[in-house]
Formats: sequence, C-alpha cells, structure tokens
Amino acid sequence: MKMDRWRASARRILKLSSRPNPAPRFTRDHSNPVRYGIVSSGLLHCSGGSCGGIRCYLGHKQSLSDHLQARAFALGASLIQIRCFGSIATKIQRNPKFATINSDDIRYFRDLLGEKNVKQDEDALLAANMDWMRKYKGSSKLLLLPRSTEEVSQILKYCNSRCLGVVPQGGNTGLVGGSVPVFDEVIVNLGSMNKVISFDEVSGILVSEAGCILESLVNFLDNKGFIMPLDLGAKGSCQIGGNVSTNAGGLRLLRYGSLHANVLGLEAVLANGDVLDMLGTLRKDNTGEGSLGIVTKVSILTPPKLSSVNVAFLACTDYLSCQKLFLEARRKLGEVLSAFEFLDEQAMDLALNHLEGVRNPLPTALHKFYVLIETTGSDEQSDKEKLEAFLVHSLEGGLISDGVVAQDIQQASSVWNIREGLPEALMKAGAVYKYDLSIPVEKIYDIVEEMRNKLGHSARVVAYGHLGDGNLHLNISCPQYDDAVLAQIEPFVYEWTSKNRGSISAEHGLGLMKAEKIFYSKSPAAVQLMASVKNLLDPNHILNPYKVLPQSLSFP
Ligand code: FAD
Ligand code: 2HG
Ligand code: ZN
Repeated sequence: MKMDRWRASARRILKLSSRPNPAPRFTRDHSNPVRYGIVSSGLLHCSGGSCGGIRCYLGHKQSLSDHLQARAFALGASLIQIRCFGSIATKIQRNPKFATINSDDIRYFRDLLGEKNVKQDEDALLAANMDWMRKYKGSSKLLLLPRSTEEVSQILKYCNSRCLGVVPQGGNTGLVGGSVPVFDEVIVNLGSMNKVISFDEVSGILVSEAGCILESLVNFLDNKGFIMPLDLGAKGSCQIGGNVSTNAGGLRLLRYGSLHANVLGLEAVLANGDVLDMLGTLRKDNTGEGSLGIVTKVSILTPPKLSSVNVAFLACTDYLSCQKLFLEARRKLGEVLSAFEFLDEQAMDLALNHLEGVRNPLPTALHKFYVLIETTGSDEQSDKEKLEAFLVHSLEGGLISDGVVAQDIQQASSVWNIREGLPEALMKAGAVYKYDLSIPVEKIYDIVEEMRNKLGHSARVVAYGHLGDGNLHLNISCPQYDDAVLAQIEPFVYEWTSKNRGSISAEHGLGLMKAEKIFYSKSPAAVQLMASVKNLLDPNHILNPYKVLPQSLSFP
C-alpha cells in the first residue's frame, strides 16, 4: 500500500522553478511595537527563573521595580540591576564605569543624524529593547538609526570617548539575547543602511549595506537568476549584517557551507570609530556577534539559481533510520542534495496545533520522525531519476515508512512552512528553554531521550534541526518558566554536550544567554585569546557589553 503510494508520488514528481520563499513570518516594525505586547521598562527583568518569565514581570513590574530602585539607592548603589533569565539565573550588575545618556549626548546625536534618526519615544524603544522571544529586555533610552558608514563611525567615536555602552542591532531576531541591551546601552540599528551597492552578474558577487533584510536580497537576486547562499526562517526580518555577525547557519549550509565561507569582504567600524575597509579582500568575518565592531557593508559570493528544485517530506520510524537516510541521500543524491532537515513527533504536533494553515502532509498517522529533503540541480531529467531511485530504494530498504513529494511550488512551500515555523510554534505554546547544539549525528537523539527521561511529564521536549549539519535544536516547552524544570535541564545539557565533544552554540551564538557557558565549548586558552582580541579592538568594552565572554574576562 505504502509502496504504491510512493511509486505514485514518485511518478508525479514536479520540478519547481525555484525554492519557494514563504512569506515573512514576522516583520520587525518600529512603528508597531504593540505586537510585542511590552510595557515600559523597569529595573527588574525576569525572563524565566523564579519570577516565571515576562508574564510575571508584567504583572508586578512597577512595584518590584520601584522597590528595588529604592533599595539600590538606599544602599548607595544607584542603578544596580538584578536580572534572571531563561537560563540558569544570571545576576549581572550594570558596570558603573559606563556613562549614562545626558542632554549633551542627545544634542550631539541629533546634530549628527538628524532628529528623526534619534529615537527616544517609548514605542520605538519598546520594540528595540525586547528580543524576538520576549525573553530579554533592556532599558535603553536611545535608539540611533545611522544612514552611512561615516555616521556609524562618528557614533562609535563619540560613545567610546564618553564610555557609553553600545548594542549593534540588525533585525533583532537573535535567539540568545545578543541583540538587545542588557541595561541602558545605546542601540545602533543598521536598518536604514539598506542599499544594494553592486552586483556582478558574471561572478555573482553581491555588495550590500549591512542593514539589507535577507529576504530583500533574496528577491533582488532572484530577478538576476541568483540565490543567497543562506536561508533561514527569520529571513523576513533579519539583516545581512546580523547574519554575518552571527555567522548564521540555516537551511542551506549543507550545500553552500557556512556564511563566512561565502563572505568575501567586509567593511566594519571598530569601537573607536576607525573604519576598516576590507570589502573584497577578506575571506572571513571575525567580528564576533557585534562585540568587536559594527559591520556596515558586506560582499558575498552568491550561487546561481538552478532550475530544478524538488522537495520531499518523509516519515521514519526511528532515529537510526533518519541517520541511515542521510547517508543514503548523500550517496544517491550527491551534489543535488541541498537540504536535509528533521523534526520529531513532538515538533510536528506543535506545528499542527500552533501554526496557522499548516496541515500534515502525511496525515494517516503521527510518525516518530519526519525528514525534509530538498534537491536543487540543473538537469530536470537526471535530478528526477536520482530522487526517484533514492526514494524507491529507501522505501524498499525500510528507511522510510511514508512520504510525499511536493507537486508544485505551493506544496513545497507548505512543507517548508512546517519546518521553518517551528520557532514560532514554540513561542505560541508558552515558555521555551532553547538549546542549539552541535553533536555528532549518531548521538543527536540520545540527549533528547535522556532529557525526556529526566523531565518526565513536567515539560515537553521538542527536537528538530539541521540533521545534515549535525545541529540539533533542542527545545523544552512548558506552560511557564519554572526553576524546577530549569534545574533539571542545566547544567546537564551543557555537560552532556561537552562530554560528547559537541558545541553549546552551533549557529545562534553565545549572546547574553551563554556568555558564562563558553568554557563548555572552548578551551581556557581559546577564551583567553578571544578576550585579548576584544581588549585590543575594544579596550573600553563599549560594544555589546556583558555578551559573548564571561563577566570575569569582560571587564579587566
Ligand atoms: P540581531 O538579532 O539584531 O543581532 C544578532 C547579533 O548580531 C547581536 O549580537 C547583535 O549585536 C549583532 N549584530 C547585528 N547586526 C550587526 C552588525 N551590523 N554589526 C555587528 N554586529 C551586529 N539562526 C541561524 O543561525 N540559523 C537559523 O536557521 C535560524 N533560524 C531562525 C528562525 C527564526 C524564526 C528566528 C526568530 C531566528 C532564527 N535564527 C537562526 C537566529 C537569527 O535569525 C540569526 O542569528 C540572524 O543571523 C540574526 O540576524 P539579525 O539581523 O536579526 O541580528
Ligand atoms: C531554526 O533552525 C532556527 O529553525 C531556530 O535556528 C531554532 O527554534 C530554534 O531552536
Ligand atoms: Zn537552525
């Protein structure tokens, strides 16, 4: 029966003219902060931990904030802030060496940028202070929108001389608390620097400003017959500068390698305002998530768009079959394989329950595992034959128990929507503890099962990710943030990953969430070297303070 279905599907494989680009799932919009549902800032911010997340914070923000502020002043320690996050409670104090914004500063920035690019209104600040997950919230009083490298340079020069902390911000889609201030740092959002500077149709080299939204670049290139070497669910909001700074992985890494491998050059502004023009020469970015400089321009090698794209959505009965399927896909699909993503039953269940318009492409049963395979090639006939042979072989060999092949671009798009919509589904389901782990492929699901055994019914363990890259997105979903649950997860998840020689930050970066956890993935010598580079390039540590490196090394 299943075989018939497969053969029927395989015969109907359609060629898609291009990988669909699902509509942006969200668009950051400074003018509409209400969608974030935030209220004004205070001194106590809880995103998880004992206060039970933002919801709790919103509930008694005023009184706690007032109480703490009064206590802080009474102790003679103005502006002490206490925070707990959705990672083991991290208490950070505002570093008193940083200055606070005064009216002279505002005057300076208005003269430099023009009044409308210096935002102090509550609405704009609400949106810029809160991250996408609503887990991290700063209390910056100033959002700057530079329009040129020169303006970025002047901003940093000034902030450095005044010792004002700065947070470079792109689309604010980061998942580790890196894109928002921790306290009152000045936010420098690159969104107004959004021009394509040049595109060479022979070499495929694109040069653009850092504030270009990834999806705009995708659309720009599509018209020219090229694609971006990276694709991710946040494409409708994230900026290429943010992508480069985080070295975002995403859905195409398997085929085109890491973003840094495709970045040919950068222009960046250092903390003291010096402009580093390395556009066109540098093979790699080394700016370290906005902590070493602000990326202002990027030059990227883009691959040509190929005409034949197929998307298959398959079911596997166990994780071992997913692994074997991956091996088989590499062998049989070879160079046309462009994505190999997986999700488990829990992830599918979440998608079906929380994403609008999503339906199960394999509705007869809920399967234990699902794999999304994409092929991209230039020879329709040969690609089709390869995929058919692979599918039939995998079905006969028992690696897959069911599956469909998208028949048109809409079907392909709806299959991709399931996978790309998972972060959003998790957000809608309640509180989420998010881990982004690199683990040897054969061990990826061991930690998921161990975590389930540990947590029992107290939380839902959801697994998905870029199986082809050995990248597991382990998400633990609960109705609300709960210290007892968190204590079961951490440090276990980090220790397990470290013991298995994985990385605790496969693609999202360390940000604020994992700054203190860096030693689980990097040796002391490597961390010391990172700190030395930071000291060299940003001796006052004004850029993205409290992020990436542990506190002990951040402020020598
Ligand atoms: P922001 O979130 O604004 O900033 C991220 C970090 O970069 C911060 O530390 C910030 O200070 C720094 N930064 C931003 N712009 C600059 C600049 N111009 N110069 C210097 N530093 C800067 N990530 C992946 O790797 N793979 C995925 O598949 C993926 N999928 C996602 C799906 C969803 C739905 C969401 C919400 C997020 C996803 N992410 C993914 C995480 C996030 O989208 C990426 O990290 C992205 O690269 C961040 O870009 P951004 O412009 O939003 O940067
Ligand atoms: C993805 O691959 C992103 O969808 C987000 O990297 C991962 O939600 C996550 O944990
Ligand atoms: Zn990812």
